[in-house]
Amino acid sequence: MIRKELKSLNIASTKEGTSTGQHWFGEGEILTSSSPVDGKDLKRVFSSSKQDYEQVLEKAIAAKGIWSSIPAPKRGEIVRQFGDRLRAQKSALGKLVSYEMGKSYQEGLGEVQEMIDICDFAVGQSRQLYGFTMHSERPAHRMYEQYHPLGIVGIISAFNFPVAVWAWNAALALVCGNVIIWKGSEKTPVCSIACQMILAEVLADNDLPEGISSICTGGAELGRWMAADKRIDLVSATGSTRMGKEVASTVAARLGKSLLELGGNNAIIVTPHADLKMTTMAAVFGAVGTAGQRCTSTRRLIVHNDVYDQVRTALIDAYGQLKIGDPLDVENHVGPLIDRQAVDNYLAALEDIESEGGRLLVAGGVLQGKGYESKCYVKPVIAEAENYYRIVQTETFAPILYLIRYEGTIADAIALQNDVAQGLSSAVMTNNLHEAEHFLSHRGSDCGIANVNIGTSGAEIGGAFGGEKETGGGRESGSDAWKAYMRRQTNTINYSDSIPLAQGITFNL
Ligand code: UN1
Repeated sequence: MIRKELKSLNIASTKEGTSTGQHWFGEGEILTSSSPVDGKDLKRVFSSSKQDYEQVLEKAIAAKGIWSSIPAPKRGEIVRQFGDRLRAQKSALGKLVSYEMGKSYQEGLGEVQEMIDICDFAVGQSRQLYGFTMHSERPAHRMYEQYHPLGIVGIISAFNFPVAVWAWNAALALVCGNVIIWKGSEKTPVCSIACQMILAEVLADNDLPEGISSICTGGAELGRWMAADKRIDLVSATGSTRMGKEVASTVAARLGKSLLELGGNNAIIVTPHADLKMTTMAAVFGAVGTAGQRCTSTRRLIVHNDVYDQVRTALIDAYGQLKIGDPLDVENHVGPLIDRQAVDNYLAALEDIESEGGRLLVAGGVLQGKGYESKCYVKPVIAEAENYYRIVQTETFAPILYLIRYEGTIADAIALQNDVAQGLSSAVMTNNLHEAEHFLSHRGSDCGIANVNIGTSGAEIGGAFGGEKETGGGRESGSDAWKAYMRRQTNTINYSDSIPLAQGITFNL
């Protein structure tokens, strides 16, 4: 189905799985990537053995001194070239993302656009790795701070954004002077291979050595090797809270650095002052876009009593118009879930909703028949539920939207919204200034992302991306997220001919 795209992305070798540059090797078990779109096998890929992993580390260690010695703006030039190649390959890579992961082609293209955007951002950042200068309390002394590369950055990413989340990390880590080692999801290995191909070509064309960008392929065990590895200076991990807790504790035990972007349980609050047409658009895209498999997907809609019935009717109506099917067909709104395991989780969640007392307003089910051979296509669900239900408190990576009623003021809605373990994204739909500002104030949303009159998903790369509580606390992508990829150093220089001590301490010999 996408043979032409694979050819254009240069994916043809038989040994793909582990790479420190343009060449591929791999001694581990073979895993097969299959598409949730049509259930067909896409490619066989070699997972990385321990020996393969060691080779990757060796090359990364050899390369890191060379890469960090290249001036930052020149490193930015390499990332600029990478962004240009992505522009040229946008449709092929977007289609591969869509086919291997199952999101719509539009969203596949959007994901590649996110990569291009972060490359542009990182190029500018490469000339702006600023530290402060400060005035010393001692005469003829100067103080400043600077940022140095960390060394090796390990990137663990998830299937749902198989290329963009790596790119956020890769582009910034590279301009900051680090070499990178990537473990993509074992559910989307071909996307990882395609990205490595593109970047490795840029590096080779610039006569840069192997080991600046590497990928390994594998599952949890490979992730554990990376988390425990003292040679990896920063482990940046995106995925479930369960995975993040394991990575965090392993990295912390060696006092290493981690950057975590974990689960969300994102809500939109709909107040009596909301534009209900905009609300429907925002909620439906947030809940069913990417088949509810974004960490920013809208899971809960917290709706004021006064507008509850109207919102419910509008949503049921909108869900009735959703077309479910092949995500490469532009007519369809909702593609498949990633695999059968995800379908089982969805079905289990539907059972839990009902057993806890929830009511399905738009019922679910797995689609059968022509076009649904992969058995991964499910119907988006709307359920009336209470915020405290165990299932509502849990992130289910599927298109299930919980409708929750509130009475009283915006403060009551915020209390419900914040009453979950996760803290990634949040939104309020209102044209009332008091409500909007309350929501954004310190008494408002406790999430890393808080929006007014837009939904919970679809953040731009320019802002820092991440969340609080069980979302892990890390910030990636824009703003000053680059600082996580560098070590900070405070420098004091004495250009006098004596040694005055700070705090006025005297010490005479
Ligand atoms: C994720 O799901 O891990 O804000 C990332 C968004 C996208 C990124 C989501 N830009 O929905």
